[in-house]
This record gives sequence, structure tokens and C-alpha cells, in this order.
Amino acid sequence: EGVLPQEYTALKLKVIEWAPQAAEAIKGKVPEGASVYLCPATLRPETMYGQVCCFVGPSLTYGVFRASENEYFVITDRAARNMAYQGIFEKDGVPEKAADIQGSDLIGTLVNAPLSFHPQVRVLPMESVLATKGTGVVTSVPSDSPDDFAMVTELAKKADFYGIKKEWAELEIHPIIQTPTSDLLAPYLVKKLKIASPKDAKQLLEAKELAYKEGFYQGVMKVGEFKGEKVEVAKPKVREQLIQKGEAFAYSE
Ligand code: A2H
Repeated sequence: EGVLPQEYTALKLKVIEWAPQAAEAIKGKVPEGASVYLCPATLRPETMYGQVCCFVGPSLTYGVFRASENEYFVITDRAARNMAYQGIFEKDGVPEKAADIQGSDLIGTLVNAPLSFHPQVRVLPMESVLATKGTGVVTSVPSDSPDDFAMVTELAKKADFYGIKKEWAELEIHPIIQTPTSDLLAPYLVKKLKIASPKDAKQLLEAKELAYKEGFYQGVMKVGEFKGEKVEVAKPKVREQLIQKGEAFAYSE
């Protein structure tokens, strides 16, 4: 835990079609007409053009929380408590939980990914998602996150083992940010550091630090409304735009 609070952007990924087990879990508990969102917390809102899937921890338990009259968020209990304190939910006080869903039951759910080249993406498993950070939901941007690239590569390689359809993990990875080294910095670093799987924790940590520094301080947007602008400049603009459109909200911890 750092000394300063992390200012996350929590994205709203609207559920379009539930995986069968998730549909079962919420049946009769969440009103039919309500919009339900998975809400990944990110520090890199400017990369959201590159989302290819959404990760949940298969062994984590998530709650479906009532955020307002007609909107529900899928997040950890811990995140819901924090959000209640931050006044993110319409009703103050104890967050209202409509249902529990096991992470593994969410796998395969189809969601909308705001800003992405791929407007619809699948929920996929990532063992390393921590229950103690963010919302327990992580949107996957393999162009700029080494962790995400290592995981989608693994999922595509071993789709049967993970019980997913191979094509869910094989969406095209578009360049989002140009840096002096590459326009696909995460895949570049994963190859360069010879990272073979998501289990190569030490090298992944190194790749993550390199990617974060270079992307933030030397990156230039290659796509979107702020194309040509420095990442440092574009980041708060993309964030503000997402929030204005109701596709994200500020969340800190
Ligand atoms: B970031 P920090 Cl493109 N468990 O978003 C594991 N990882 C989590 C998490 C959790 N519960 N909650 C959030 N995260 C990830 C984008 C991104 C991120 C890019 C590049 C780097 C990067 C797309 N994934 O993070 O420990 C989320 O992934 C590297 C720092 O609070 C979130 O931002 O600093 C980041 O970790 C927050 O990590």
C-alpha cells in the first residue's frame, strides 16, 4: 500500500449476455430491466481503446450491488464498502447486495467495453487478480500491460484447460500508444524478457515497471480523439470524457 491514495478510473462494462451459471445466480434477485455492469478499476484510462477481455479471479466471490434505481455493479464486497463511503451509490449507508456470484461462474459473460476497438468482449479468468485491490475486476489491455499480454497468450494456448473458447482470447491486439521502443510495448517487453507464462512473476514485475514508465512519460497516443498527444496530457482527458459519458466513475483507495 502506498502513502498516497490511488486514483482509479472504474469503468462500466455493461453485461450483454450472462454466462449460464451467472444467469442462474442472479435469477429472481436482480430486476429484469436493470443494467448490470462489471466495474474494472484501472490506472491507465487512456489505454481503454485496446481492451480485449475482462479478467475476474475465478476463486473470488463477487457481489451484485445496487448502485441506483436501475443500475447494478459486479465488484468485491470490499470495493462496495469503499464505494459506499465515497458516495458512489445513490443510497447512503450499507451497500445493498442483490446476489453473490462466484468468479468462475462469470467466465464467458459478454460485456460492452467502452472506447474499445472491440465493442464486445468476454469475461475470462486470471488467477493473479487480488481480492484486496481495486474492485477485483481487471480490464485487459495486452498492447500496454505485460500481465494482460502474458495472460491472454496463455488463455489462447490452453483454452480447453481454462474451459473457454479459444476465439474469446484471440481478439486482435491494436497498437494504442507509440513509445520510442515500440507501438506494442507490452508484447515487445514480454518477448524481450523471455516471459513464457503468467507465472514468471519476477520478470513480469520488471516488464510492468518498464512499460508503465515508458508508456506514461514517453508515450504518444496513436488512436482516438487525442491521437498525437502525449499520454501524460491525454490520460486525464480520456478519463474525464469517459466519466462525462457515464461510462466510468472515479474510485480511490
Ligand atoms: B491497469 P496498482 Cl494497460 N488485482 O489497467 C490485480 N491487478 C489489478 C487489480 C487487482 N485486484 N485491480 C487492478 N489491477 C491492475 C490497465 C493497465 C494497468 C495497463 C498497464 C498497466 C496497468 C489494463 N489492465 O497496471 O497496484 C489494473 O491494470 C500496472 C500498474 O493499484 C490497474 O491498472 O498500482 C493496476 O493493476 C492497478 O495496480
